[in-house]
Amino acid sequence: MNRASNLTRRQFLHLSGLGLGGLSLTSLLSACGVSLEPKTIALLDSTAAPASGLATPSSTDELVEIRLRAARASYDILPGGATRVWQYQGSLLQGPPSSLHTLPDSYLGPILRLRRGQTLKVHFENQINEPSIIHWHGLSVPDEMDGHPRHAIEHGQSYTYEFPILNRAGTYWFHPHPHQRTGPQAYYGLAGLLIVSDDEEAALGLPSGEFDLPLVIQDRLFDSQNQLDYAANPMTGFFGDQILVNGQVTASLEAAAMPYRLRLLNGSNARIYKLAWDDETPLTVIATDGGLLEKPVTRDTITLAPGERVELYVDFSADPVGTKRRLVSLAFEGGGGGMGGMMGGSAAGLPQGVKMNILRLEITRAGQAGPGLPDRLTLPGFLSKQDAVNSRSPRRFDLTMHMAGLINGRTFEMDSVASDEVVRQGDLEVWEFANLGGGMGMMGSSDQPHPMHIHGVQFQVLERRLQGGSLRAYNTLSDGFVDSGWKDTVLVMPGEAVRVLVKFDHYAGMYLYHCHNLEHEDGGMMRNYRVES
Ligand SMILES: [Cu+2]
Repeated sequence: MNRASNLTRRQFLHLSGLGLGGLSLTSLLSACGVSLEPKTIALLDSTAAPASGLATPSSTDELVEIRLRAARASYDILPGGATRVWQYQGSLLQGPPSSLHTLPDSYLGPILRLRRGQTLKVHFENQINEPSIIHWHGLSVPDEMDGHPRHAIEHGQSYTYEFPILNRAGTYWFHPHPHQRTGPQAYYGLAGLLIVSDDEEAALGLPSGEFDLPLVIQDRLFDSQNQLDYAANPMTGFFGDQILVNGQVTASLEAAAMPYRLRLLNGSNARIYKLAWDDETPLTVIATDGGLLEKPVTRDTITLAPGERVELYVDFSADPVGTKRRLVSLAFEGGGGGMGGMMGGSAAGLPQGVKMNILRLEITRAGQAGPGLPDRLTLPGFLSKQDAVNSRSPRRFDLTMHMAGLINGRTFEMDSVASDEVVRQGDLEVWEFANLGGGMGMMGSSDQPHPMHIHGVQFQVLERRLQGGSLRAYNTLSDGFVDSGWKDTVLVMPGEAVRVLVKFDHYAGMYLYHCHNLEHEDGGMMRNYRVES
C-alpha cells in the first residue's frame, strides 16, 4: 500500500455556511441568488507532523523552547464584524519546527507537539489586563510549574516554565488558572492543545500528518455586535448557543476516504456533549485523557465532559465520495439544567442537554483502507486496587452546592491544605468523589454534574455507584462513559459516587483538585492537596 500517493491534497477544515443562530447563511444567501465564497481554512500546514510517521528525535533530552503570550486579538468568526478575543500567541525559539503549530484564523493557541522525554521551556508573557497563569492540563510537572493561582502574574510580567515531558503519548491541553478568573479567560479564547507522542505509539502506525486531526469543541454566545457574551450562571455554569470547533462556527470537514485519528477536546466551560454520528455509525475510541487505551472500544455515543479528551479512529475508506455525515451532540438528561445568560434579560444560551450540531463532514476525495487497528494498542501499566494504602477506606470528597460548590464543606483557600488533603509521595490511593447532595442551595442539592479533575496525575476509574438521583436521567449519558483508560478528569453525575485509583509518584508539592465546570471552579469548588515526600 502506498499511502503517499493519496497525499496530494492537504487536509482542510472547510468553512461553508457561517452559522447564525442555527440558520445556514449559505442557504439563505443562495436562496437569494447570492453566492457565498466559502472560507477555506488550512488546518495543517508544512510545519505539521510528517505524514510518513513521527520523526525520531535526535536525542531524548532535546529542549523545546517557546515564547507564549496571552494577548488581545480579533478574528472574523461571524459575518458582519470581528470578534475581540484573548489568545495565546506562540513562537518557537528552539527545537524542531514541528513543535509549534499555529491554527490559522482561530483564536485558539498554538498546538504544541512534543515527544516524551523532551524538556519544554516556556516564556509566558501576560499581556491581558488582569492576572493570569498557565496550567498544563494532564501533565505531571513540578508544583511551581503547574499554574497554581498563587503563581499568577500581573499584566506585563512574565513567568518561565521548564519541565520534562514525563507523560505517555496523548492529547493534553493548556489553559489559564488564575484565582476566580479561569472561566472568563478560557471563554475569551485562552486555550491550546499539547500533543505528546512516544515510541510505543509511533510503532502502531496510526493515522498521522493530515489524517491526525485535533477538534476542540466549545460553545459560545455572541451579542448583536458579534462580541463574546460571558453570561455565566454561577450555579450551573456558562452555556452558549453556538458550537465552535477549532474556533470556527458551523465547522465542516472535507475528508478523504481514509482512516483518520480525531483528537477531541471538550474545551467548553460547562457543557457536556453526548457525541454521536447522525447516521448512527458507532464510534471507535482509542484513547482517553492520559493516552491510548489497552484495546479500542466501541460506543454508540461518547460522553465528553469539560476538560476531557477522547481520541477516535474513524475509517472513512468504505464511504463513497459525496458521503455526508454530521457529528452531533444528542439530547440527554441529568445535566443540571443550565440556562446561560438568564441574568439581566440578555440573550440566553441553550440549556445543558439539548441536541446540537458539532461538525459537518463530507467525503470529497477517494482514498484507501488502512491497515486497521491492532487488537491491543498499548500496555497501559495499570495498578491494582489491592496495593492502595487505603483500599478499605477510600479518601472521600463530598461534592455539594450551597451558594457555590464546596468540597467536603470547604471552599477554595489559596494556601491551605486540610489534614485530610495530605498524601505521601509514592503512595497509591483510592479517592472517592461523592455527588450525593447535602447542600442547601435553592436549586436542590445534587442536580449538578461535576467533572472532577486532579492536577499532576493520571488515574484509573475503579467504580461508579449511583446512590440517588434519577436512573433514567443517568442512563441517558452513562452508556457513553469510557472509563477503561488513563484519566485526569472524570464526570461525577448527580447521585453518583465515583472511585478512582491514583498514584502520587512524580513530584512532592501542593497541587489542585477541582470541578472542571469552570464556573463551579471559579466559585470555589477547588481545593489544594499536598504530596509530602
Ligand atoms: Cu462542578
